[in-house]
Amino acid sequence: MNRKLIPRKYSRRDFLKWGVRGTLGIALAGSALSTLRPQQAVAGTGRPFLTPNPGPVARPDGQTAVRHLRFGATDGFLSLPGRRVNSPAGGVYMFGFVLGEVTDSIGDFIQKYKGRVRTPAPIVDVTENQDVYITLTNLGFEQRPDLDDSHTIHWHGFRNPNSVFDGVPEVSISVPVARDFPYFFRPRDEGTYMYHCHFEDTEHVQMGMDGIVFVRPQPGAGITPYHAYADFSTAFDREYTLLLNEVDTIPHDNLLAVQGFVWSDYKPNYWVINGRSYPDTLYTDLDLANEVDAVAAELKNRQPVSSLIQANPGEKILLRMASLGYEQHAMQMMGIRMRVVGQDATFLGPLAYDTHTIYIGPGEARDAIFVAPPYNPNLPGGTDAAGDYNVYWFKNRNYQRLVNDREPGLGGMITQVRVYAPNPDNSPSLPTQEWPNQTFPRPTV
Ligand SMILES: [Cu+2]
Repeated sequence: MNRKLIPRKYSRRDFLKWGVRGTLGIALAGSALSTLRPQQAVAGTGRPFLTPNPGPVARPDGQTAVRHLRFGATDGFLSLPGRRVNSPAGGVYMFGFVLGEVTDSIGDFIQKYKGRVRTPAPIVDVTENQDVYITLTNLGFEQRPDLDDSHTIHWHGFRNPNSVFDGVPEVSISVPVARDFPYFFRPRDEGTYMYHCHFEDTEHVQMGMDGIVFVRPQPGAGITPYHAYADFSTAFDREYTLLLNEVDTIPHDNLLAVQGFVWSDYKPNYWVINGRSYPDTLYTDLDLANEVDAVAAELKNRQPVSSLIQANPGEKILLRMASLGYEQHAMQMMGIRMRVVGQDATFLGPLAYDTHTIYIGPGEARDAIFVAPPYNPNLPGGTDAAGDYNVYWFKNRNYQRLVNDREPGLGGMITQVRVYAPNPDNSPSLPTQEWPNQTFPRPTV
């Protein structure tokens, strides 16, 4: 046992307890899955990820509610400018994760989602001390049925006392095609983290098997789910997860064409936020639901997580940023100062700093909060279905990453912050956010 891996505030007794619960969990999750009601009805609701986190629910033993989630691993195609799925060039071949129903049989799950991957992987929104079970089903690859790659879920950056559930195949279990494995996980320290497949990870991570997971602090003593950390200085009104990545389309094309790739030749030609590159970063949930154009129709079932940041004047906006690309990025907020309160799921406390530029390396996370400025009709802006707004740009500082391969014009890792004019009676025009990255106006279901 490596003592350094165990957070100091837990005793060896706790450690043993979790191990026992975890082992029981394998047996329990296997037998109980069929009798549980689905808590995560997502397909068809327009929600591209997990339903709102119910937060901790008190149980007689003082612990919090158990949550069951179902993930599938499979392949599919990404839609990027210059690489539309319904174009001669075709979409970019991807691996990744999809969200299913806990009650689905393996066969039903394969039938529904094999070959229909989502990018990024589902956002996992959990609260400190919740018991979380994620059953991973390997749905197989539709385009490469000859590949019998296994998959795992690795909790990147978490102190995990049990390697069996940490998804590193060399020291635990990986999930073969058409099999299930229930991961058990009890988040202990709040903050923004990542998860990714750890099987042939250089390839599988670049191919899209990565997502953001964040842990809300245990509510109490004035701390609510609207605090990034158990500290009042981290209060927010709206939150956006922004997963940064780059894509080198050559290994993706090679995989589809049953060819190899030398990873030292990695040279990205697309830069994405939540799997989207500009101008796709500006599409709202409503645009996708209404399939306002051919691009929205492609994004709807491929890259459903919005990268657009909306705010009412005066609101505190939390950006949960993480990078699972292989390059370092410097992200600039033009005209709004951000306060970085968390780094790699650690509350910075007195070391929190104000900045216009956030530096973030591969496998790193940052929590930044900014206060939306007042609406000013004289500043640059526009109008969309949610009303009149001012525009502030959030972009990669490196202009070479503001392109889409060889397409003309602006592209890549850039999105907008839109600050909306209040209603005539001065009330805020955007309603309360019900889940992270939700944009307005909300689609009618
Ligand atoms: Cu994998």
